[in-house]
Amino acid sequence: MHVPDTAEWGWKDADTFGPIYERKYVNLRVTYVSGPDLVAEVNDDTSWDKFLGVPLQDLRSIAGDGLFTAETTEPNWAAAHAVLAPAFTQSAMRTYHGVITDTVDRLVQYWREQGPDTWLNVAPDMNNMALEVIGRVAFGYDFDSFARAEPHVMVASLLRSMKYVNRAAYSFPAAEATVFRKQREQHRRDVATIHRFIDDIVATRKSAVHDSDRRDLLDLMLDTTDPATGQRLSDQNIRDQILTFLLAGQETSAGVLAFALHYLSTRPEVADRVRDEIAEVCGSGPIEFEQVGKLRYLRKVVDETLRLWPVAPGYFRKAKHDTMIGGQYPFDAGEWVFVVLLKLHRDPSWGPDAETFDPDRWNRDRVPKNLAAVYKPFGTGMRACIGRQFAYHEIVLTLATVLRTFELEPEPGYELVVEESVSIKPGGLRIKVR
Ligand code: MNH
Repeated sequence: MHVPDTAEWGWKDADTFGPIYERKYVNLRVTYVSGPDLVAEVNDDTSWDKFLGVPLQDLRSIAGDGLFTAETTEPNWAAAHAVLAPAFTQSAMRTYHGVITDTVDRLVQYWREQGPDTWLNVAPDMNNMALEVIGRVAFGYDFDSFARAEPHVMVASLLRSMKYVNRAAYSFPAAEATVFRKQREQHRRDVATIHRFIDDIVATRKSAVHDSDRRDLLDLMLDTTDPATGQRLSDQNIRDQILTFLLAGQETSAGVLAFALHYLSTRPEVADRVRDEIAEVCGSGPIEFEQVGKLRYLRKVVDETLRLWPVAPGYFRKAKHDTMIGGQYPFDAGEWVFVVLLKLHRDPSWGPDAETFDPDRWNRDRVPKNLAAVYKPFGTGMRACIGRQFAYHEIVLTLATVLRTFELEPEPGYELVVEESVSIKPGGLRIKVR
């Protein structure tokens, strides 16, 4: 397995330098924390808070103060969190079950049409899958990705601007103003395109007769007031939340699906156990909402995938006031750290075979006693992922449908390559299905 040197996210160096170390870059100093005890301290919301590190700060050019890129102290964070939290509970997933089922049926149909001899590019197809789901769930929009040769204009702009941010965030203002000037101007145009597209959707929805059958996130945001203030989210903030779901909820779910398909295609015995479980729980009819939570072994496959490849490979925390961790490492108010999930998730608490993919390590009698300290794929505390239940439902339902429909054939000789965009995903992964 190969991880690009520029994108270790603090993991490999932690083997050399230990559970906390500092690294100086040209224009940046980063403290990497990966030991469970130290991580537990920086996860504590009383003394530490989310920090908008690189590239989160820069994603604000796209998603403003949407949930993912807002400071906890910005009023729009609490307002949007209050309005949106009910839409992301486990029971709310019932509302989205049909959309996800529909979308995975389109994926299945698309793969059928490609035929059993075609090498399928897993990561882009999973991106389309997750994009379709979030487009329909968030604002009732059908990008029709599986039928397109070229991405939708808005999606093309979004992908290009994410790429821009991911590079420019590590660059210098002087370079952006000269060498990268054209790119910077393209980024401005892309952001304008993206904003105009979503603003139009919001405006159209506001002027339309209310369709009481549909309850997507846009309806919810237009209808709900923040109980603390009695106010609604502004149109601009609603647009930023929609973009937030596209940014935070698409690449991540897609990455997990792709990594999981890598493991399921190369471990037929795991795939067959999943198929047995699906047959037992769901029979041969459509997979019902209630059945998704009963696919316990498949859920272990997903958790094990997220353990080895937390698609958000870390997160940032900053000290709220002068404080100390590990009884010896002082931090001034505002100083920040990066939590290295790729290392934390391979902590010795997971046993000597922590590098091995083994869904059975999630059996009740084998799971580490300090599980909550050594497994943080969705971040921590009040700023943890709002889409966690959504992601599990989407991922389990998608994998179950794919596995009960197809046999998966891995590409001979493929070795896992980890690529980075804003999140991580398996590069060049191809499978055949029959
Ligand atoms: Mn998600 C925050 C991981 C799927 C929407 N998400 C986070 C954070 C992590 C994370 C880690 C915390 C980041 C930080 O501390 O800076 N998210 C994931 C993973 C998956 C995922 C591993 C899939 C698996 N996330 C989703 C989906 C959605 C979503 C799906 C939306 C539909 N995530 C969010 C939002 C936030 C977030 C919104 C910001 C929440 C907040 O700060 O209030």
